[in-house]
Amino acid sequence: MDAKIALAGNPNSGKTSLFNELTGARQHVGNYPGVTVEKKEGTYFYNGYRMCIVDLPGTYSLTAYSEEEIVTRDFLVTENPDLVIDILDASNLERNLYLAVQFLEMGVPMCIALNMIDVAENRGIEINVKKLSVLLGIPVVSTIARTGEGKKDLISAAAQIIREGKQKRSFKISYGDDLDEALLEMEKEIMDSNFLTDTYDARWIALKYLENDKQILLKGQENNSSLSARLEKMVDKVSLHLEKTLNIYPEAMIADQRYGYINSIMKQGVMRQEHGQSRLYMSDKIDKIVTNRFLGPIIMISILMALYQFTFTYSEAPVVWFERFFGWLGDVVSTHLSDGFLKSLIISGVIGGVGGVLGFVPLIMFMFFGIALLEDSGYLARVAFMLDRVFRIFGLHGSSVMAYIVSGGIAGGCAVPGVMATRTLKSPRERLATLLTVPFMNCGAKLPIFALLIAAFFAKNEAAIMLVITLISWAGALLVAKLLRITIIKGEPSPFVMELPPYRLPTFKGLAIHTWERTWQYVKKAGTVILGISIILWAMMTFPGLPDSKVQEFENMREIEKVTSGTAVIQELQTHSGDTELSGEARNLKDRLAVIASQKAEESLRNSIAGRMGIALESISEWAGFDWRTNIALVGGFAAKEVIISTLGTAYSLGELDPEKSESLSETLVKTPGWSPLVALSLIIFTIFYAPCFITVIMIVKESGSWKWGIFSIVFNTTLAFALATLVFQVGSVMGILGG
Ligand code: BGO
Repeated sequence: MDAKIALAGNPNSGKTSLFNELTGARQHVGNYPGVTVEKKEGTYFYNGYRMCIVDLPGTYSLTAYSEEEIVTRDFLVTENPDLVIDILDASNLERNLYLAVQFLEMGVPMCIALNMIDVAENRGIEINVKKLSVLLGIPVVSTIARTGEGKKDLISAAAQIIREGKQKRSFKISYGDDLDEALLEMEKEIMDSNFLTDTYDARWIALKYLENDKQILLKGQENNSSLSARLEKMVDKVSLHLEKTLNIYPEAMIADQRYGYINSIMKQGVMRQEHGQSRLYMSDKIDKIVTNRFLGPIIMISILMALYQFTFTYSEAPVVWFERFFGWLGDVVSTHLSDGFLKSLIISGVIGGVGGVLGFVPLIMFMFFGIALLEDSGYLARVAFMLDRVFRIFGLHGSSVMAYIVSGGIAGGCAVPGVMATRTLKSPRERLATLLTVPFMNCGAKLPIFALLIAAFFAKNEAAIMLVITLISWAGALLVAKLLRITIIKGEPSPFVMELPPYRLPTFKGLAIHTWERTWQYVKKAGTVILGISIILWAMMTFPGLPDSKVQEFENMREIEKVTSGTAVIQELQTHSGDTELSGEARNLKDRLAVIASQKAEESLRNSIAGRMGIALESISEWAGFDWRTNIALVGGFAAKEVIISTLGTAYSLGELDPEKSESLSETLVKTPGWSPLVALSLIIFTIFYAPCFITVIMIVKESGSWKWGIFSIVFNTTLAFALATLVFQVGSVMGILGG
C-alpha cells in the first residue's frame, strides 16, 4: 500500500537528518514547480507500506511571506498527504510549537517528532512527552535524528494514523472576543457561498483574511470578488476596532494568542528546566505570582471584591440622580396629563418600566469598566487558567470558564454570547454541560435586581453580598454541571489549553470604548425589547380593569368620605396643594382618599390578567416568600430578566400606598408588608437559578441542536430555583433570621 508522508518543521530542527535516516539511498532531489525551492523525495518501506516521503522546506510559520511558506502550504492542500510529521527541536520547544499550532489549525493529519531530545537533556530540559501529546491531541514521539533513535516508534505511530484514515480534527484557538466574533461571521459567509472551501477549511480562510494573507486574498478575489470585498470590509471593521481599543492589528493579536496557547501548554508542566536558565519575560514574572497555587485564588477574590467595592461606591450617587430624574419625569407627566389609560401607560408602563432599567446604567457602566480593565490587561485569561483545575473536578473544561465569564461570571455579561462561546469546547458533552449551566451566571439583566435588593435590605455590606451572590451562582452552576456529568451527560473530561497572551497595559481610550459598547447594548435593549415587553406587561397588569360595579363602589366610598368631611374641607383641598398649608381635617381627608385610591389600584391590579396569574401562583410561591406582585415580575422575567425590575416597578407603582409620593422602588419594598431581608435573599436565589430568558433558551436549542435541552433548562432550572428559594425562606423563617 502506498502512503504519502510530508516532513515539515523549522529550519535546523533535523528534518534533513531524519529524511536521510528514513530514505537512505532511495532519494532524489528536484525543484518545486515554478520556484527555486528544492524538493527532496524518497521512499521507506514499513510493514507492507511503501511510504513516499517528501521533505518540505523549513519554515517558522505558514503565512505567505516567503516562497518556502507558500510551497509548504500549497503542498499540504494540493497534494493532500496522508500524514505530516512535524519535527520539533526539543531544546527550543516553545518557538517550534508555533508552526505545529498552525498545522493543527489547518486540520492536516499529523504527528510530532520531538527531535534533538539529547540536546534538550544536556541543557537540563525535561519534557513530559505524554502530557504534550494529550494536550495537543496528537501522537508525539521523541527522536534523535542524528543517530536514528526513535525512528521506529515514529514510523509506527505514523502508520497507525494512516491506518485510521484522515479524520477531521477540530482544533480552535480563541483569538479574543472581537476576532472570535468576526471569525464566526466570516466563516458563515464563506460556508454559505462555498467560497474556496473545496481546497481550504472555512475558518482557516477567514483567519487568513484576518492575517491579510496576500495569496489567499488574491485567490479569493479571483474566485468571488464581491464576497472577497465583503470579507475584506469585515476585516477592516474589526481591525479598526482592535486598533482603537487595544492598539493592535489582527495579525499581531493572532500571533499573541497562538503564543498564548503555547504558553499555557508550557505552564501545565510539559517542560522542566533544571538549571533555571529559561528566560523569564515580564508576563512570566507576573504569572508566577498571579497564578500561584496559593496566592492566585487570594488575589482573584481580592480583585473581585475590589471590583464590586469600586462599582457600588462610585455608582451610588449617579444611580440616585437617575432615580430622581425618572421620579421627576413621572411627576411632570402626572401633572400635565389627565387621569386615564395614556397617563397610566406612560407613568407605569414606560417610565416605571424602562426608567427602572435605565436607572441602573451608571452601575452597569462602572461594572463594565472594571471588567474591561481585567479583560484588556489579560488577567481574565489567567482566571480561566487557574479555575481550570477546579472545573476539572466538576467534569468541565477550562474553556467553560470563559463561557461563564462572558455570561456574567464576574457580573454584567449575557448568557446569549455565553452559550455561543461554548463553541470553543471540543467535547460535545462538556459543551452541553457548559451551555446548560452558563445561564446561572449573573448577567447584566440580573445585576439591577441584585443591586436593588441589596440597596434596600443589605445596604451595609453591598460588595460582600455581591461577592457571596457571585460565589453562590458559581457553586450552583458547578454542582449542577457535576450532576449532569455523572447522570445524563457522562464522559471523561478532555485536555485543556487556554491561551495566555502577554499582559498588556490597557489604554484609557480602549477601556472607554469597550465600556461604552457594552453599556450601549444595555441601553438599546432597554429602549427596544424591554420597552415592548414593559408595555405588554403593563397592559396585562391594567386590563380588563375593575367591573363598573366595583368602580362605583370605590366612587361611593370617596363620596362618603367627602360628604362626612363637609364642603369647606373639600374646597380647602381643591385650592391648596402642599401638606403644610392644610388644616388637620383636610389632611385627614386627603390621606383617607389616598388610601381609597390605593385600594382601588390594588383591586384593579389583582383583577388584571397578570394579577390573576400572580394570585393563582401565590399559593405555591408563598413557600418561598413571594407575593403575587413578585410572581408577576418573575413570570415577566422569562421574556427578559430586565423585566423583573421594571415589572416590580410597575406593579408597585400601580398599587402603591401613596401614589402622590414618588419614592424609589427600594424604599417602597422596604415599607411593604411581607417584604424582609429574608424574602429578598430568597428572591435573589430564585433569580440566579430560574429559567433562562427566552432568547437564551432559543440559543440553547440552536447550539445543542435539540428542543429537548431548551425545555430541560426551563423546567429543571425553575424547579431547582424554587426548591432552593423555598429552602432558604423556610429555614430562615424557622430560625427567625433576617426578619423571617
Ligand atoms: C550539523 N540530535 C543532535 N544532537 N543533533 C541533531 C539531531 C539530534 O537529534 N538532529 C539533527 N541534528 P538538519 P534541517 C552539524 O549539520 O537535519 C543536527 O535544517 C554540523 N554540520 O546533524 O540539517 C544535524 O534539515 C557541524 O547538524 O536540519 C545538523 O531541519 C557541527 O542538527 C543540525 C554540528 O539538522 C541540523 C552539527 C556541518
